[in-house]
Amino acid sequence: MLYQFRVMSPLASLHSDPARIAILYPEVYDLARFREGRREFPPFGPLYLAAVAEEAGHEVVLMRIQEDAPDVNLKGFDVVGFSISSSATYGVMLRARRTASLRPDALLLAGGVHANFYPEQTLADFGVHAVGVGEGEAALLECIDRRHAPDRLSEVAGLCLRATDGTTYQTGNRSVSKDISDLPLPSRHLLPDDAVVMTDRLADTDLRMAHVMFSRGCPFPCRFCAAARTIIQYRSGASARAELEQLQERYAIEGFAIVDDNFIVNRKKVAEICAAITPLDLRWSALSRVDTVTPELLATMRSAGCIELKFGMESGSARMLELMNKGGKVSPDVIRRAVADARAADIGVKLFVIHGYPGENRASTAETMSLLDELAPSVDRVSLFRFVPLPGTYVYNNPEEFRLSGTDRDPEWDGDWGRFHIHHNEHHWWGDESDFAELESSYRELREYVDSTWPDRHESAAP
Ligand code: B12
Ligand code: SF4
Repeated sequence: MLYQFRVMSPLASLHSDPARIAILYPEVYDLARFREGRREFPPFGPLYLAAVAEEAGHEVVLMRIQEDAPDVNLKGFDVVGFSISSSATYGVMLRARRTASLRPDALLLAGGVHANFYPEQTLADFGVHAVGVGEGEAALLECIDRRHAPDRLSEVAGLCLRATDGTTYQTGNRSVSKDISDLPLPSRHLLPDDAVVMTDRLADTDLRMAHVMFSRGCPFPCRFCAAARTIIQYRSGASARAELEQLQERYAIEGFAIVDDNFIVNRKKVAEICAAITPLDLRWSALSRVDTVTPELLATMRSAGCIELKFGMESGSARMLELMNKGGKVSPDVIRRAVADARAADIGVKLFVIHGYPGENRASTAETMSLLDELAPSVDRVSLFRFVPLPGTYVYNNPEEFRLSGTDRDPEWDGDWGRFHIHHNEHHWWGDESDFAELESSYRELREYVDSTWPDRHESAAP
């Protein structure tokens, strides 16, 4: 039965002094990719933050900030949180902060992926009372409780604060939640329905679907990925099922997409979730590495309704896979096996490819093309991305090792985080002019190959 499983989360304690809270988040940056105002999926960070705050009795408004948005009026709010979900959207959020009208006594907070990597700079640029570092749910509630006495924010773990002498410091580390099943379900009701339910995002179907997250984090060490080497936390099967039942009841979904960084790490946990959701008879998709799936698990997933897996193939070149430090056992042969096993289990296949990682050249591009060509009969869709050194990644943090330029370590850094997006990005990131020329021409070849082999279909690229 719906909500049977839901109990008040351990973070909740109904508030006698409710606050009005605004959480601002950036519109997703994919206009360039789709050349139209394509809706992207909901902002899970703000949705979870809103859920714990609402559960504690506070009133929450979520505000989507567009690049050219008019100045926002936040005078009605006691607490304002800026969620900076990627480096690329730092400028958009900063503009919102600088032009917003605020109450002088409002508690101002910032957090999110970029803030996690650059808390001191975010604190200074945003002029907020505190920047949350890491998981934000418990920290947000503790900050709200201290909104009338911001000097007591130092009691809250997981914050970056300004000392009275103007220096910055971090309060103790906040350990990640032991069990994210304890969190309330994301507050989707704060968004318009069409930001939650979509009909063009589940494989090639037009099923009514929603996006969900059943795990957080990824322990693997891929050098291009800003989520690498983080602790993985899974929700329980019962918690996953409760959310899907809520989505069926409220939004009449017929399917869903799991948008976790890497859902298939712990096969036991995945099987537990599959067992719990099988009776719901929904269709779904998920992202995975190629070396964590087995025929047995794929069969279990198929019985639970999985119709598409999006594999991080990245490259067809063994040398490039090695350079990327994919960890585990990733190789062209393992890619072949994963695709074949998924097909054998009657699960559709989409591949994610990254072109232009440091070391890429004409030969490695040809290897990628050749492997794609070999696998093409079994592959429904391909998403081709151009490599960008994302802040927070191993590559970004080791510019000399990768002959990188254009990062904030560069003496000529212009402060523009906006270029760290992965679509239509033609920036010269690494190597000399001849490396770049080779990269450009081999990218064009690969692009043409993908476009002609999977016409119109590769563009439905979002996870
Ligand atoms: C789902 C997802 C998307 C979705 C969008 C979701 C959305 N509407 O925001 C799509 C596919 C559209 C997308 C697009 C992009 N993404 Co994305 N995305 C993710 C992914 C897989 C999960 C994000 C998520 O929901 N996490 C779960 C929530 C619960 O965590 P969270 O957002 O970090 O929030 C927690 C804390 O940070 C904190 N917190 C957050 N906000 C605040 C605010 C306050 C006040 C406080 C106190 C705390 C706090 O509390 C939250 C709860 O614990 C992450 C990977 C990852 N591990 O985060 C990549 C990731 C964030 N994306 C990334 C990138 C690069 C992008 C793009 C720039 C790609 C592009 N187009 O070029 C765009 C930018 C979109 C944007 N608006 O920022 C990179 C960011 C790296 C970086 N340094 O910038 C990541 C880390 C992927 C990676 N592995 O490298 N993305
Ligand atoms: S690319 Fe995938 S497997 Fe590698 S660290 Fe990122 S999420 Fe994990």
